[in-house]
Amino acid sequence: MQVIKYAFQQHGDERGQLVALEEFKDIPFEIKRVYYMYDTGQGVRRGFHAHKSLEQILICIHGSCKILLDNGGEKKIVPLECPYEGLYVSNAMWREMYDFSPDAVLMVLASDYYKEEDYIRSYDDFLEYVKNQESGKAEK
Ligand code: T46
Repeated sequence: MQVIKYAFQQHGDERGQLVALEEFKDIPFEIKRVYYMYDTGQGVRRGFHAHKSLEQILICIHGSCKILLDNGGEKKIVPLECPYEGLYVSNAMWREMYDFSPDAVLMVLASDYYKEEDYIRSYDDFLEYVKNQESGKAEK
């Protein structure tokens, strides 16, 4: 599994740092939604789902956390600890977010609006979904 991590350009000067993100330039999709999570309790693990179509970029803009990515065949753990780094999370990718520092703010840029029907919330359904996608590809 290839992990795609972006190092965004930092515009730093004596006043500090600034990162600007533009769709199709710094972010590979149209940004239709931004959300962020903070005040995550110690030991909390979030996520536990995949998306059928949604693509996202996860940026821990303050503090740190870890992301588990699982494509149904392989798992990778990606630490996020820099406000200028973004992790691309494709569709059909199981994700779990954990090990949040008390000050962590995890911001997410999403390619679509919130749609409950895009979520795959059961791991067994996710494995089935990946299997069907792969057999669909093989038939083409
Ligand atoms: C994902 C990971 C990284 C909304 O009303 N609108 C929204 O855009 C979102 C994202 C959530 N919600 C509501 C739905 C739930 O009642 O906020 C509540 C918490 O959402 P959820 O339990 O889905 O949060 P996470 O942290 O498990 O997952 C979220 C995203 O939902 C998901 O797409 O990839 O962050």
